[in-house]
Amino acid sequence: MEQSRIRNFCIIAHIDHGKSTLADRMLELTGTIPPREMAEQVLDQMDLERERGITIKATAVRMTYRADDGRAYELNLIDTPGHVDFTYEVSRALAACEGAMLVVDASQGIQAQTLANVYMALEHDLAIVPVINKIDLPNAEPERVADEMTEVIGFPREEMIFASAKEGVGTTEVLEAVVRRVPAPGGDPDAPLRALIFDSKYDPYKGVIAYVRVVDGELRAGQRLRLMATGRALEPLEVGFFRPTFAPGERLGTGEVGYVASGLKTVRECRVGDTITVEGAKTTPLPGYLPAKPMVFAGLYPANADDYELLRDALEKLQLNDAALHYEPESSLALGPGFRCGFLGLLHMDIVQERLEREYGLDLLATSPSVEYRVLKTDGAEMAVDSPAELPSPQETAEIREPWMNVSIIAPDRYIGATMDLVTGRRGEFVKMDYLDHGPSVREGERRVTLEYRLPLSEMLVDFYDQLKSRSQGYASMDYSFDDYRPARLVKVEVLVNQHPVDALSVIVPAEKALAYGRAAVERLRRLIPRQLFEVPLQAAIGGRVIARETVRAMRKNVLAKCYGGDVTRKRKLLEKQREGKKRMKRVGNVDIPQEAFMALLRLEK
Ligand SMILES: Nc1nc2c(ncn2[C@@H]2O[C@H](COP(=O)(O)OP(=O)(O)OP(=O)(O)O)[C@@H](O)[C@H]2O)c(=O)[nH]1
Ligand SMILES: [Mg+2]
Repeated sequence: MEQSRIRNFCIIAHIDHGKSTLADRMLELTGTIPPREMAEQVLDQMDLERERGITIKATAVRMTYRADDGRAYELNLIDTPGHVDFTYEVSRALAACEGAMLVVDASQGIQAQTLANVYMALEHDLAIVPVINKIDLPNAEPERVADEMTEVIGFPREEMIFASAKEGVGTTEVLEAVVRRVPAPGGDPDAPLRALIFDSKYDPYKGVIAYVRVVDGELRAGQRLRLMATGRALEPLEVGFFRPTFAPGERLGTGEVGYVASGLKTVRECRVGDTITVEGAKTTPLPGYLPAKPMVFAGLYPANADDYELLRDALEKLQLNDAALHYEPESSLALGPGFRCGFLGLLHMDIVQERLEREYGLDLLATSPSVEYRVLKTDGAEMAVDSPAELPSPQETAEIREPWMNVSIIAPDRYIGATMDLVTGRRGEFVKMDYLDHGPSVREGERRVTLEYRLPLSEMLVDFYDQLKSRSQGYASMDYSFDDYRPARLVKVEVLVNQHPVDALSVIVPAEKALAYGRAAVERLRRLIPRQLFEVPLQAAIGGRVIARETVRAMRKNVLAKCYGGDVTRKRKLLEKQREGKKRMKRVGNVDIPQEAFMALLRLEK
């Protein structure tokens, strides 16, 4: 396609405002996906996305659209996720586009990620097409939301498109706006090839598949190519575009979005953010991306120690498709060899664990999530600590600093009190408050405010978001970003089972919460550890000093007791079930701890 008739754009919005549904309508109207293959949110291809009804991965697709001016245009669309934990997906998509379609739910108005995403798009200098969606809902207030968009973000009224992705209202307007308002890609077709890798995936047959945006020159199968950062040479097996499945093609021209099947089997050499060029070309690499900074850390261990190699392989491959995932080997006395992983947030952690389990058939244990602390030692050294096991002893520690976040919450003003209570209960501090809407039409208690706070990240790791949602009856939305490190009074609480410290259960908590944490931990563990043939003491301790204690009393466990005289197949079934259960057990000293004990401790309320 002629460069002047290519449009590259992504869809951005707060979670659930209808991005993927709007993409469905565009795919239908342009005939990209035949009706018999159509499904709701068809771009959410992962099972996990379909089950949870959320987008996790950005997905690219090419459409051909015949516009009102009678010409055909090539539209490359990237649908992005809305949840704050997947912002890295959004930022990489933005760098591959000239425009962004900003979708806002007409019944909810501007939410926290709406603003976060708009600022990101503006930083990338993208043309923005504002779309007010879900106008079919009975409680939709398109006029009020339009005012809000003008006041808060500054969009002129006449640029806004009113749509219902569900009922297919406004789809043509949206496509026309893309053609007219999003600029065609720049870039020099005669220059040597430069293509930005914005995503990737591993395919057992074709090797590493790089998702690219061609910035200059052209890309063809059979060319001798080179990856600029790693210096690795490659000869692509296949070049093509997204339909949204892989559609092989002849070439990718300047400004186009598509993929290159590299044939590389080792995944480390092909990294997101790298530039592909032709062998021997004299050219400079594209800017690429800042690496994602993980905020939440946890250990991932195979429930079955024999699966360690499998887990390492799976992490390496998953990282190709999830550039925000970090990992390094770690070993735990209680859990054996595993990996310390860094995630962007709790949902990201949950999704990674679930993807590893599903896509690679693994059975995993995850330790309690932790943030990264900065520890100043008495000998003057400074170290980063993201695992309780690495924390130096209190005698060696001069100061511990923990990460604080800027948190912005948008909610109707009747929930200001409830939000304030929650934040102050988590050591947070108030920064400022602004009203979003000023119109006289707004009812008492319904005016929406943005509340800004600073909060230790560790306090947000335990059900902060759930609490916020329930205290605001679902109305509040939240966005956060890193602010700074601040000194804190923190201690490490260890949990001992039968005198053996279970390193995987250690946590770093504020000193004043240590006692409550320790008590709750042993109390809950007592209920979760099955009785053994002997008495098992459970203790919580700080630096060797016991602060709480419980005991699991001895009992003989006989699963067959219930089916005395029953038939033999039933007995066998029960025994098998017990064996199955054992697989998810971890042996500490001479005590089996079920996986649920670890999981339940993660949910411990502070
Ligand atoms: N009534 C109504 N519902 C809509 C409309 N558009 C989307 N929805 C519904 O809103 C929900 C979320 O839609 P999605 O398209 O998955 O939203 P999304 O923005 O892609 O969500 P994430 O990718 O997870 O951030 C679904 O239940 C849709 O059916 C609309 O125009 N009207
Ligand atoms: Mg979506």
